[in-house]
Amino acid sequence: MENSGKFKRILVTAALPYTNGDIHLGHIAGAYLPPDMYVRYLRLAGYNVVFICGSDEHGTAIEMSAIKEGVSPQVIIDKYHFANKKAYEDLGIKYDIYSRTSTETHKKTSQDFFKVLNDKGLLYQKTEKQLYSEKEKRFLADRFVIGTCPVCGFEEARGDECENCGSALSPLELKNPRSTITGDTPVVKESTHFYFPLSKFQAMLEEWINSKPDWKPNVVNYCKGWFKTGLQDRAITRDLDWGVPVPLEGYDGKVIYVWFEAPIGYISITKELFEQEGNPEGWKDYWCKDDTKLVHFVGKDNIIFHAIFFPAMLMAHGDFVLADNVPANEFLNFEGGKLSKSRGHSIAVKDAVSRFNPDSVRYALATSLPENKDTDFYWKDLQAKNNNELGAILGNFVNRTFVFAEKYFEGTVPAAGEYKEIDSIIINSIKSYSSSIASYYENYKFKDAVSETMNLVRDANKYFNDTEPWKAVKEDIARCGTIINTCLQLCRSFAVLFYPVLPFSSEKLFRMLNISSEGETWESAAELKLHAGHKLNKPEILFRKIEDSEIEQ
Ligand code: B3M
Ligand code: ZN
Repeated sequence: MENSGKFKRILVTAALPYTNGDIHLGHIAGAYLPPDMYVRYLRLAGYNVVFICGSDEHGTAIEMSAIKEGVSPQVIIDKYHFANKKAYEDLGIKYDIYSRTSTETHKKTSQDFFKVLNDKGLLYQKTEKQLYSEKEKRFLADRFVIGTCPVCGFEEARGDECENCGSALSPLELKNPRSTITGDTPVVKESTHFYFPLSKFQAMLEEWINSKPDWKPNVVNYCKGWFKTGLQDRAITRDLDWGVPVPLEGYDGKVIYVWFEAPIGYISITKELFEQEGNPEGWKDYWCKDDTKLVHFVGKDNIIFHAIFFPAMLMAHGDFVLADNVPANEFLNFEGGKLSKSRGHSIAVKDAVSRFNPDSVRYALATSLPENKDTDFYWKDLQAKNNNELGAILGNFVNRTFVFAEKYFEGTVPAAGEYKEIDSIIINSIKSYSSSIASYYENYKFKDAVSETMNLVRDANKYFNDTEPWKAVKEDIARCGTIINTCLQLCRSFAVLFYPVLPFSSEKLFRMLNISSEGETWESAAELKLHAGHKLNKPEILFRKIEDSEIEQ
């Protein structure tokens, strides 16, 4: 980490997914696989890191789904909280805790946060015009209303944000607004709400973001766009039943706006983690000390809330650390259409992992991440990446190495013997590869990190072909031993270096090598830890071929 001296610990958060549907590969590419790779690398590299996520269980999106499915919001959140928790596990996205915002801890934490700002006199109340549906006898907040975006003309912008251009909106700004549920044209009624004075924080936010030279250009440009438009104060309460109640007398029927309380969920969930670990005060090291590096991983439609709104809230509150980085990705489009949950066509994680090796899915996404611009994902890409890279390059190298060890060295590691220059070159290259891959991970360049790792395997295959062990085995068995010993050492290096992106295959490779992954570090990837005579386990297929027929489905 470029300024590792400054930071003693790292707190990584991933956007809390709404529990109104199954998470899909677009979400994973946007906000979940990148932090999982980042954290797996950091752990191997010996950093003190905590990885937080959980379900975002309030907001009109959930109430909407409940109405559509004719059940209570609680039924909806329980269904998708556990479904999403399992989907992350099945895809190897390994949080330290995956909690939820319907907990008592979160209710108290978010209400206390609200009260601190209110007691500081920072919030003000404003009676404003609201969209109200006579038919539904409800105010139409956020996703209960849909209309034409005043900024980009997108016809299905929502009441709180336009997912097309990322603008933060309020329902009254929408042109020809209509109820998302009934299509009813709303009337305008008055209601009183609390406002957060976001406009007052613009100067501090601009200075703060200008002090971040390592932020990604796509994120900085979004923020500059909003600064140019001028930050507007935001209503932070809603006339809704479902949500965290406003913690003041006389505000029954009003809840805290979901985008105000959800990011506070990162704090609540950290509290829960340390509570579980029997160290209830431990969360404060991560949130209240400025030698914590806080990194928020989100998709581009959440940038405004993580690079502007939440930081302003934290500045206002005063007790908490601000994000060191918000390395947001752009969108992943599926088969040429926009891969978004609310638009219908997407690939749910559970469907992908029920058919394919989770590491193949992880690798296909990791090598096509929308890091700087929207990218497209096609099933045929998954097949190609799996067959032509994972199978043909990595799987093939491991397989022929193990076949030689099995056939000519009784399934054990042969003696290293005398190195020739060609052996020393590939062995020394592991060190330089591992440090260039490390710096890609530390700078959030995950696509480069993964393809650089595969480049080392390409070199290893060239080493295998150039040294011609199939000839050596007939002419000079000791020479063949040196070659196969080197190839086995490389297999162990791959088990370490691919761990961030291929955790399942990495564990399998450690098992095949008959060594434990316990205690492995990033540094150790370049060490030659396999000794002559070490018994190997039976080779297993790492990546089965994906047939065309599977893709056609
Ligand atoms: N649930 C938006 C989303 O799922 C929102 C993220 C909250 S992060 C605190 O896209
Ligand atoms: Zn728009």
